[in-house]
Amino acid sequence: MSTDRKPDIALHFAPRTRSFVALWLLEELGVPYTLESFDLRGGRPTTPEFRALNPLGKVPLVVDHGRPISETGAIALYLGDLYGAPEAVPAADDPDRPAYLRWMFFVGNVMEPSFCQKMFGWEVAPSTAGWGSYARMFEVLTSAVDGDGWLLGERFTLADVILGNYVRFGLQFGMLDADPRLERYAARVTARPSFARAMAIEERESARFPPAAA
Ligand SMILES: N[C@@H](CCC(=O)N[C@@H](CS)C(=O)NCC(=O)O)C(=O)O
Repeated sequence: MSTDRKPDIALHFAPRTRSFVALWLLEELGVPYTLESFDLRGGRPTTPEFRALNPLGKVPLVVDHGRPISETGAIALYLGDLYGAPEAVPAADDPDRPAYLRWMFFVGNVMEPSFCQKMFGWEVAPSTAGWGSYARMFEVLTSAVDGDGWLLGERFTLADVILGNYVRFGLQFGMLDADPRLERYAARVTARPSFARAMAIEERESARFPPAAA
């Protein structure tokens, strides 16, 4: 679904946050962008200027041609549709599009609340919780990434960047139980050159705005 539109993108970014996934996505897309990097502790997300762009006051935030877009999944769909390679972004009439959309939404709607359930010990009936349960999410996720391929089989898509980042992050910080299928998938997805480029930027910005001393 990519168009001839030229990107005019700014990524509002803070190191050691969920903004990393938008950075990785931009590096994977290979589009030009400017990085508006800041230390979250400076309070910028609470300013009226920032809230005018994202009323929730969170990063990542992308501004393209003066138009703000926030929420990781929405950013990925927006940038992919406009600037992604057709192979990496199934078009609206592509038979792979429904699965692509499902995985894009699975991250925010199912994985993220499941991680919180595990971390905070929430007791919720699986039939009531929109994400089912951590156990059900884990079963679905591990079967989807079993094997040597990607979420859509042989075809690498931007859904692998978004979901792959949550797998890598979840394993690193214990939100996901260790599992060889997840570890192999995380290794495959983080072997992309775009991940190394994004991580180099993340590390540079983290050094500019170091974490508070313990
Ligand atoms: N639902 C948002 C979550 C983003 C989010 O939680 N960002 C955190 C950093 S990891 C943030 O900006 N926190 C700043 C604050 O709330 O003041 C997304 O998926 O993009």
